[in-house]
Amino acid sequence: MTLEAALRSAVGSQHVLLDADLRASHETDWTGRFTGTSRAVVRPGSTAQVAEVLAACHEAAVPVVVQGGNTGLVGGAVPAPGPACSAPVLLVTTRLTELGPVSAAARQVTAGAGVTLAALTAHARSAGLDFGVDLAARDSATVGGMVATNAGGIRVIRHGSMRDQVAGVEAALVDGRVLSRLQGLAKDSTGYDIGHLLAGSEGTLAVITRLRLRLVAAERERAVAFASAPSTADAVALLASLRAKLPGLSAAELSLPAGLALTAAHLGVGVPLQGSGGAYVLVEVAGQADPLDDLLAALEGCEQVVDATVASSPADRARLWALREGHTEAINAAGVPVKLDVSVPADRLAELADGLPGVVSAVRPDAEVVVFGHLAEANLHVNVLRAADAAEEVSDAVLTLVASLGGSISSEHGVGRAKARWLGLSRSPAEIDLMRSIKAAFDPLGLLNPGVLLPDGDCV
Ligand code: 2HG
Ligand code: ZN
Repeated sequence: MTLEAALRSAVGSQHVLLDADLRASHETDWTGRFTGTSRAVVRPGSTAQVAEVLAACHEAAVPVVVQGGNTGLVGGAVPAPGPACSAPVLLVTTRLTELGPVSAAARQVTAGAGVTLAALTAHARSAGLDFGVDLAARDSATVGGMVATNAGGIRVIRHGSMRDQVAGVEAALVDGRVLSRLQGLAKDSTGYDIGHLLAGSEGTLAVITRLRLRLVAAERERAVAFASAPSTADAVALLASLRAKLPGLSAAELSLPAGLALTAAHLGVGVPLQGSGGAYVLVEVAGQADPLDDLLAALEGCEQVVDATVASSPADRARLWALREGHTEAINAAGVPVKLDVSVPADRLAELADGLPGVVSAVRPDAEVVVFGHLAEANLHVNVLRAADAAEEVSDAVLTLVASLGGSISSEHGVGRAKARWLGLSRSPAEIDLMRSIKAAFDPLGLLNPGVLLPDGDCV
């Protein structure tokens, strides 16, 4: 039997896409920067089908690239362009949409890897609870992809990253065996935690098929403010005082004037507090009682605040959030960006933000640098426009600066193909050796997402 026939028998012919037109939307990433060709796009509808697809590819020694909602930003879920890796099977998890009943006692739910963040959140809310992670791509991003990249988003200060939400994992191994640990035991001290190892493994170790996810208490009231400060250093100092005064702080997001202006123009709205500062902070506080007065009092006592506006209705809150969340689309509308998602120790954030324009213009004088991010985690999204043909040099300059400040080359998007060659800036040789040994134990033939996360000469 040919591989194509085995795939059809595993998932049904309508879910094996061989036609180039049908494959196309899966073969290019959201930014348009990463693109490659697959031999087939395969859409399994159950764990058993995922296992069968993997077993067939393993038997044929054909690589497999794993994709969720295709909202990734580091080229980790589309085929590599290089000839040596040009014909993987592209396994898409979006049909794994089963959502189990919410356990109120455990505050957990079991979700298929292809469930979108928005669907999971709605399900949790309908049971009077909430999900702890939120991010702008919520309508398409799948929980499987979010765990695979250890996605963070806008509420990490409150509930942690995606790894922190994982209470159990079911995954198919490269040879078709299935690991299942979905009981969601609150205490379990029986050795290596394979589920947490898969969080952040970017599809290189196994294919996540279902997740047991933690839920959090729903916080019914929210208040949002938008404040300007003279500089990024002042924004960091502002965060420190807000953390001290507001136990319900649920988000602190940073915008800089260039990104704010670009996003406002893209959305066709005005820039709030225009010209009043060198840095802008969106602050959100959540709680069971209305936290607006606490937020106002906290801001009034902060010497770093130049000006501030407070959202008094859900529509106003949404408008302020749209200005922050709209950055990604506004940037993409202006061109294909080189995207670098990085974090540094909080006390070095201002040095990073202030140093970025200089290191980029040294390699690409006409590039435009748009920086914004998650102030609460000292996580900056560095987007460089008019530099797509100098991605290597720009990445090298930015990531070298980040490493010199003790930071991470990937804060929440993953390493993917985009940053694999710089992994050594964030991980020691001993760690990378160990990561390669772990990879070999799960995937001895190197078939799962080759060239993603760990540098691989042929497939980057
Ligand atoms: C966000 O924080 C996302 O909005 C996307 O992580 C960041 O587009 C980006 O660089
Ligand atoms: Zn982000």
